[in-house]
Amino acid sequence: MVIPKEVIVRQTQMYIAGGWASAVSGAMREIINPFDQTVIAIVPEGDNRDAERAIQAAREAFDDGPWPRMTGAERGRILYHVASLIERDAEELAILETLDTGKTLTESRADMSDIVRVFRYFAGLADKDGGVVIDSPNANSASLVVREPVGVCGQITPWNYPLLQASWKLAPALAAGCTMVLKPSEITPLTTLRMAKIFEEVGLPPGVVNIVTGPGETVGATLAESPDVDLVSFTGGGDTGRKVMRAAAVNFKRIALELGGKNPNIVFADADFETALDYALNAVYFHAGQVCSAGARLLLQEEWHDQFVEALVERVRKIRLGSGFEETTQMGPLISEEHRAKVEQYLAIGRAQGAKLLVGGKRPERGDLQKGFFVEPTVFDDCVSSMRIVQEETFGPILTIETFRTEEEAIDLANDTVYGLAGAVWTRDMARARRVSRALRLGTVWINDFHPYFAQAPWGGYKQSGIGRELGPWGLEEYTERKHIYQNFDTQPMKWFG
Ligand code: TXE
Repeated sequence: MVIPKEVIVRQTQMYIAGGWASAVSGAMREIINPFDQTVIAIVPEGDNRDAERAIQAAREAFDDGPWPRMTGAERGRILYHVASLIERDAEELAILETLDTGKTLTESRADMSDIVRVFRYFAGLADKDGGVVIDSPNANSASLVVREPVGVCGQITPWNYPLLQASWKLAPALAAGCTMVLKPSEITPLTTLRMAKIFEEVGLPPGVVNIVTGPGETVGATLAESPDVDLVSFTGGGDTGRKVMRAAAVNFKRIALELGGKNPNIVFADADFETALDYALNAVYFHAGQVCSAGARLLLQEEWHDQFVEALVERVRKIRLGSGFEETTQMGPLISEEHRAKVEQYLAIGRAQGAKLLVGGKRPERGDLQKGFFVEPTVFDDCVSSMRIVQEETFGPILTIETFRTEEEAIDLANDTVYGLAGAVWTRDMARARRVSRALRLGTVWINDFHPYFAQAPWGGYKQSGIGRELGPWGLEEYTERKHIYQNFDTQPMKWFG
C-alpha cells in the first residue's frame, strides 16, 4: 500500500492552551515505525515544565472558562461535531496508527470506528443527567442532587491502543465539563496529536484539552502529583499504576486505573468446537497479544484437549506475519525492541519452568521481517498455575494451555491470579454459563465470544486489574462530583441557642 503524502508527519508540536508549542527544553524525540525501525516523525520531548504549563492552562479553563459552565446539550453538540470530524479523517488516522504501532490497518480502522462511536455515545449522554430531587427531612424544604465536573484531569495513556484509550478518557471528561491534560505514551503520540487538530477545528475553548508529549517519569509523574490536578486517569502497567496511585495521594486526587489482566478463556467440551477454536486464536493473537484483555490463558476441558490443541497449533502455524499495510498480514510486530526483550524473557521463563513449547517461541526467520520487532505466535502446553507465564502479563503473542476436569476446577484455576479484568466461557449449557460467569472475579465475562467492548458497557477490572470503570454511564460518573443543594423555604429563627 502506498501511504498518502499528507499522512507522513515529519515534525509536530504539543497542544497547550489552544496553541501549538515546542518543549521548553527544545528537546525532540524520534518516533519509530516498529515494522522497519524507520523514523516516521519527530515530536517534542516535554518535561515537568511543559506539564505545569498545560496544567495551568487547564486550571484556568476550568476555573474561569466557559466549558464547565455550558449546558450538557451545548457540550454534546460539540462532541457530535468531534465525532463527525474523526469519521471524516478516519482513514488518515488509521494509517497513522498503523505506522506508529505496527498493528494491521484493519485493526486500526476498527479502532477509529470505535472512537467515533465513543464520542457519539458521550455526546448523547452529556445532557441526560440533570440531577435528581430527593426526599428532604421536612415539608418546607427541597433537596437537589446535581452533577458537576470533577475539575482538571490528568490522563495518561499507553501505546497499544493510543487513540482508542485517549477517546475513552477524553470523551467522558469533556461530556462531564472537565478540562484536561493528556499525556500519550512517549512512543505512540501521533494520532493523539493529530486529534488536537480536530479539537482546534471544532472550536473547543483554549485550555480545555491539552496534549503534552514526553516521558512518564517527568510529564506523567507531574500530572499524578500536581495539587492543581483533581483527578488522574491512567492506563498502563501495574508497577507504574502503583507510582501514580502513590503520587495521587498528595492531594487525594480521584483516581481511575486500568492495569491490564491475565485473562482466562475457558472452553468446556460441550461448546461449538470450531467457533471456540477460532476465537481462541483471536483472543490471544489480536494485535500480537498487546491487549489488556488478551485471552492469554486457555483453560481447556480434558476430553477436548488433544483434538483442540492439534487443530489450534495447525492454525497458529498459518498466521501470516508482516507489515500492517499488507492486506494478507494477520499479525504485526511488537511495539519496541525493549518490549520484545520482555516477551522473549517470558519465552525463556516458560521453557525453564517446564511448559511444553508446541509452536513459535522465537523470532521469525523470513528476511523481510528482520527489521521489525517480531516474535512468532507461540503456544505452551502443560501449563500450571504456579508458572510465571500463567500468572504474569507477557503482553505478547504467547498462549498458555491449562487443562481442567470439572466446572469447579475451571473456576478455581481462572480465579487463581492477582488480575481480574476479563475472560470468556465457552459452553452450550446456559445454566453453567451463568454459574461460571457469576463465579469469576472479573470485570467483564463474555459467554461464547471474546473481546467485544463497546461504548455502552463498563470496562475495568477487579483485584489488581485496576480501580474504577471506563465507558457507559459509569465512565461519565468517574468524571463527576455530586453536589447536594438543600433549600429551606420556611426561614424562621431556630432559637436552639441563647
Ligand atoms: O507501561 P507504562 P510500559 C503493561 C504490559 C507492559 C507493561 C509495561 O504488561 O508490558 O505494562 O509497559 C506513563 N508516572 N501494559 O512500560 O510504563 C508512560 O509514559 C506517570 C498494560 O509501556 O505503564 C505511558 O504513557 N506516568 C496496559 C503510560 O504511563 C508514567 C497497556 C503507560 O506506560 C510513569 C500498556 C510515571 N512514573 C502496558 N511512568 C493496559 N492496561 O492495557 C510511565 N508512565
